[in-house]
Amino acid sequence: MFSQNYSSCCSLLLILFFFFFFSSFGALALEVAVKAAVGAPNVLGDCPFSQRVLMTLEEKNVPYQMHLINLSHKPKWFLQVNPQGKVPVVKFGNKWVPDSDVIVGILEKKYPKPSLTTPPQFTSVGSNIFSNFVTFLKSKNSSDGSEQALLTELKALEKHLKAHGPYVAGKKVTAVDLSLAPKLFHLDVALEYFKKWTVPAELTNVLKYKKLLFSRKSFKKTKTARKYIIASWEPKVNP
Ligand SMILES: N[C@@H](CCC(=O)N[C@@H](CS)C(=O)NCC(=O)O)C(=O)O
Ligand SMILES: *[C@@H]1O[C@H](CO)[C@@H](O)[C@H](O)[C@H]1NC(C)=O
Ligand SMILES: *[C@@H]1O[C@H](CO)[C@@H](O)[C@H](O)[C@H]1NC(C)=O
Repeated sequence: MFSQNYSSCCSLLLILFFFFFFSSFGALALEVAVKAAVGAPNVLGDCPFSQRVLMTLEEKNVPYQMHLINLSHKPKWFLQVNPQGKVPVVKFGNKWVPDSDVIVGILEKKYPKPSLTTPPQFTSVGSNIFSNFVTFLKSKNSSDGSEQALLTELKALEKHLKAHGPYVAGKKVTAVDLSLAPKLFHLDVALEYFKKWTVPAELTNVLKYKKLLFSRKSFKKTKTARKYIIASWEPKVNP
């Protein structure tokens, strides 16, 4: 008799506990829509802007709930809250906000600790690397200067890191690093696969910087497999 009452009382407590645990978790967790992997709807995809936002949430220890979006088949609810149809989008209050720059700015205000603010004189460090990488990746003409243009940007980063590193703003990781990390990963994976090209060994500070970024917990937890990065670039490289 006693043990029966005891156990039903415990079950009730357990149910109440889970109810409050999950309902409060649901209320606290930020909803974020990010790219699903190409060919795998339930796997986190390769969008560098999405990963940047996820890394920011991880670094700031903000609980979040992901919605994986198949960008070739965007769900109706997603297009309703975000007519431009781009990821990432994050729900703040009852408003879905697009654009990783805007999202990261809001996150910094809402969750100031730890601060990830990059000093203004460093915010544009490395900002031309991604576009130059894409041009070189798509280039079919080895004398069009696209490789040289990318090298120029990487050498500028090398020089900066040598003077200020190991991160762009010194000892601590800041927003600009979280923006660059996924882009440098795309650069590594795609250029190696499609062009057998790797960052020159003499850019030692860039190599160290990449290692530092790729070994952060926030990066490992939010990165996608190389095959999904390759699958994403394939139609752009060989249209
Ligand atoms: N400026 C935007 C760029 C976002 C973006 O280009 N996202 C891509 C995926 S990485 C996208 O959603 N593309 C799908 C589309 O344009 O339909 C940001 O920083 O968030
Ligand atoms: C994404 O949508 C496209 C277009 O409807 C579909 O062909 C593809 O199978 C979907 N991908 C996944 C992984 O569900
Ligand atoms: C490659 O680019 C160079 C420099 O722009 C140009 O002179 C050359 O004709 C191009 N070659 C091909 C095959 O398009």
